[in-house]
Amino acid sequence: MENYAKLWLGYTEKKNNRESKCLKKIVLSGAAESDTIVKNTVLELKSGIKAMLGFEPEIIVSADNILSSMDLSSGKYILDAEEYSVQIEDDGLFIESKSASGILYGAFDVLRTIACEKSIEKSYSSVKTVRPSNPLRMLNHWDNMDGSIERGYSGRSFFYKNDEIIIDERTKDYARLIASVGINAVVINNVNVKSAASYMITDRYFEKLAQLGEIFAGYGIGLYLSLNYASTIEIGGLDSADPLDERVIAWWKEKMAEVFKKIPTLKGFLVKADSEGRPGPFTYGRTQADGANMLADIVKEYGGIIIWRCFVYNCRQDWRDRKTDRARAGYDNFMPMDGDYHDNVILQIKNGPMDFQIREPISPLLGGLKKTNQMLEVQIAQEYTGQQIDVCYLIPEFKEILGFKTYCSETDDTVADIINGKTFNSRFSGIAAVTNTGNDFNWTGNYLAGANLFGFGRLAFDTSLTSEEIAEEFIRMTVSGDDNVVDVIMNILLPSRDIYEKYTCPLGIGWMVTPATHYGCSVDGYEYDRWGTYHRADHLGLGVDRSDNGTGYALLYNEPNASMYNSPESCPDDLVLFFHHLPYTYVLHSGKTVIQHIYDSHFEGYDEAERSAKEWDSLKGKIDDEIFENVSERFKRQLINAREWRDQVNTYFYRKSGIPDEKGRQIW
Ligand code: GCV
Repeated sequence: MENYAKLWLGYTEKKNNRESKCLKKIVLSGAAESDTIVKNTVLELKSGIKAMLGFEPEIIVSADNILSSMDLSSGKYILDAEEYSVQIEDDGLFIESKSASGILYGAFDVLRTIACEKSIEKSYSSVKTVRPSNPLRMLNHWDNMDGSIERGYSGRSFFYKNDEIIIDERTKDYARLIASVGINAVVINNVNVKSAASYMITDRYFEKLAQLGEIFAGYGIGLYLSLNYASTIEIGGLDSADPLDERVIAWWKEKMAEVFKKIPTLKGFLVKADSEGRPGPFTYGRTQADGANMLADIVKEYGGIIIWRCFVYNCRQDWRDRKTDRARAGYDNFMPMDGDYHDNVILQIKNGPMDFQIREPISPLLGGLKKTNQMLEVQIAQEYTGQQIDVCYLIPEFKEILGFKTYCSETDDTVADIINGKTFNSRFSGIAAVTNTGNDFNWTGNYLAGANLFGFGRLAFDTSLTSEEIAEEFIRMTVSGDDNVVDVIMNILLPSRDIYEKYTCPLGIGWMVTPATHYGCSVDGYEYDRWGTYHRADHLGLGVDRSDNGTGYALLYNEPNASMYNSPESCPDDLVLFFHHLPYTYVLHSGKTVIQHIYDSHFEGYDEAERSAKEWDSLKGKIDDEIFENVSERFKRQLINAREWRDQVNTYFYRKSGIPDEKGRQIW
């Protein structure tokens, strides 16, 4: 037995399409046969079709459409190049693109169609053309070189062990898995670059990194590294990392020349600076733009890009201080320099202004910045959303984020429009997810968390897909094609984010979580701490006043969003405690008081989680035992967690407010 699951590339035997004539001859048109991506595509098609349908197709490669003069450094061209079309013509199936990557995506489209048992004839009788929605579709690993993973819930790293880089069959299968859902970029080390990882840009690791880069390149995936901003000090022997210091600039110039020579496939760097103890330009009285631009100017001649994170805030706050608002920090630190960031810099912005809570408003930088390349950062590692123990299918949340209207321009003003480059005609843009993988047999701890890895890629590639379509594909390809099984798992996945929200933090307040580990309830865990994460509950009410009477955060949005959030009357219920401090007796749009909402949602959340667990139990004997047992065991833990959350939150607010549940349910 292999020591890892094949997930959605299992290619098990299928009944449909066995007689399909057009699958006997497949023409790949638009790239050279000698291209490694094309070679990998041919292998994938042959082995996939053989395993699923019992015959090996004849594959003809024709380089006809190749656009040799294409400028791949421009985002728009990348999209054009990665577009593919699939069509039945005469007696064969034609997969066409202007690039080898596009052909690979087209092939995976065909393999997905077969794996989901959809008719090939119907799917491609007229031409199907798909253009990726985002230029960069990236995974960020928070893997450390000792093999641990920051916020990892699926075992150890499959990239590193004891400060060495691992390259084996799994590396290649990982590249296949993520390429198959459209990922085209990967950052392989933690943004907190420490210890051995600081030496990734030295001779110690060049050879292995070059090999790794080749493997990824063979599947159209660009290799990126997280960079230690203070490398000049930590490995360079200088006493400064001041971005305007000539010695610092000279050191980086020499270093980058070496790095890009030794790792030819390298595409660029991700940088976390001035954040949570990491060094950065602020230390030297410089701006974030000074730091990012210095590096960007140097890597430009190698076609490199610098992705600079906006997660910069004061993590040494005094809980007594009601003026400093962590939610404002990203905006206050980055907006003033809009237009100053050079054209190969991308600002990477977390979806919310805090940190991946189950419910947050959209970061006001998205829709605020107008002259800067931007990338959205989401987290499929379920740090605050159940740690791959609790089921939490995040695609519905990502759909909400992408669909949010920022009012930053008259048309094309959603987050999806901004990050795909449309709104501001950006050169580089896209979407990144902090990934949820590790060396567990099933890659993601809980098999159902695989839906977030699969789904993130599918959604990043095609933001028009619905959460339902993505979930269905995932289930059919990974678990079972049986309609009844598909229905049961859809019923578990689709409401799971709402369920998790119901039994955890109410009305957008967030942070009632166990400090440091971030799993389990601790209502006051972060209340008297330094992280800027408060609920401000007393005997009369709770919530943070971020209106113009409070920290003014609500006004950072464009109108009409600013006015909408600024007043509790127009603020949506699900975010009302993020923006306002309200009495427990305040009546929400739902007609319930705040306190009754807290009780009802927590009782409902637990009951619904219990119902999901029972639905899962009904699958015993109908699906693979290994999958069944894995998820069953997680559900047991989820119910313990959900019960604690329900009872601790309800009890806490009952004791604070003294207001009983109007339905008289048990509160402790
Ligand atoms: C990689 C949160 C997490 C940290 C993480 C940080 C970040 O604070 O808890 O583990 O560090 O976000 O996004 O940089």
